[in-house]
Amino acid sequence: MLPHIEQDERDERFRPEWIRALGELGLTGIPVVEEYGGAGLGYQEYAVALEEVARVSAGYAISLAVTGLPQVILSQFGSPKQKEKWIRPLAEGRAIGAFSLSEAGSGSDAASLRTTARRDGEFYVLQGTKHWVTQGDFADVILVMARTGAAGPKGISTFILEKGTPGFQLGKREKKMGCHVSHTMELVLDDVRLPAENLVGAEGEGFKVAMTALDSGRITIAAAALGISRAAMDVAIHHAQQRVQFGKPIGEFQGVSFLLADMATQWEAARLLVHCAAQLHDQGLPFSQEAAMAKLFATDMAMRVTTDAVQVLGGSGYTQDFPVERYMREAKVLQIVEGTNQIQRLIIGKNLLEQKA
Ligand code: COS
Repeated sequence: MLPHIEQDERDERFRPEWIRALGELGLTGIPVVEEYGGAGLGYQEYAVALEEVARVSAGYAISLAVTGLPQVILSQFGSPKQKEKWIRPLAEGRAIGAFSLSEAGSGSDAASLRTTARRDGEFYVLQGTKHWVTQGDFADVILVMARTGAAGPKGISTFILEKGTPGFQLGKREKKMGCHVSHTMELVLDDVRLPAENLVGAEGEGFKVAMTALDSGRITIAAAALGISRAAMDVAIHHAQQRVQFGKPIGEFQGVSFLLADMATQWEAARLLVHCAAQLHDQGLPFSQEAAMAKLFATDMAMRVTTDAVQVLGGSGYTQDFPVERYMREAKVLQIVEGTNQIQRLIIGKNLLEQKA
């Protein structure tokens, strides 16, 4: 990926064949059981792989994480037929997956979504517009949350939407600050008829499905933050060794070396949090609190580290001759996706108060 990524970012070009290639390397279904084409490993291994991909491209790390979400959901909530049909092609990288919860009026307040799914005999008819769907244009299968019942979280259900279903159209593609290879799409659902067997889990279980997926998804976003910031640190350290001012490498000035020391220390702390959450997940223990902490800390760390890396490079850091300005733009989105860092604090605070009650 490395020789192409800067140009692809400028061209906003996503290459689906790279997902297939990552699949051939066994990286698209790491936490999925071997029975369905996965690697049968855990989130610790998944986190390492995502970190490595994010060192080159946060866009592809996000793409990998997002193609993992339908696999994780169907593994836990899918019927045997749904698992059979979809997990293997996704886990092997032969199909691309996506996840669609957000709408224009429901981002952080996910339970207020307004897209409807009306039962009509052996079908559900979906109507509404979804927002911020990563790779919605390339996805072969999208897990969509829609309202089947009353207002609030209990009225939401999850559906499998396949590419090419009549009534499903792509809306606008967002013009973003960074991660341009990863397309962020609006989906228009105009009387989309889905067979009732495309319902995932029970009616009214959709919010729980989404929240469960986001819990593990937060570990993947935190892992991507480790990758971007490690790449930024590598460039900053190299620059501090090479760049001579006032007769010596700038790394010999404490103003610079202390910046590097803080970056490395924060990075190491974030890595431990990410792997702590991943380990709890892999042991089958509760991990939502730790996943929220890892996502919050690692992505805030990545924002600080990439910003400081630009500072170490000075004027050069602000140009496109070096990748650190890209890393800084990529880090920013990680503080927002999979629940803003304010939402992570809300989740952590709520858990703490529930424990003490
Ligand atoms: N796992 C399983 N169930 C969960 C859960 C989780 N992590 N979090 C909440 N739930 C359940 C609750 O237990 C509750 O069910 P019961 O009433 O049966 O107990 C139900 O879901 C509603 O929970 P809550 O009242 O906490 O919902 P809120 O509407 O207050 O929303 C937040 C909670 C803010 C945490 C949620 O809306 C959220 O995560 N928002 C961010 C969304 C997001 O990350 N978007 C990015 C998507 S990427 S496209």
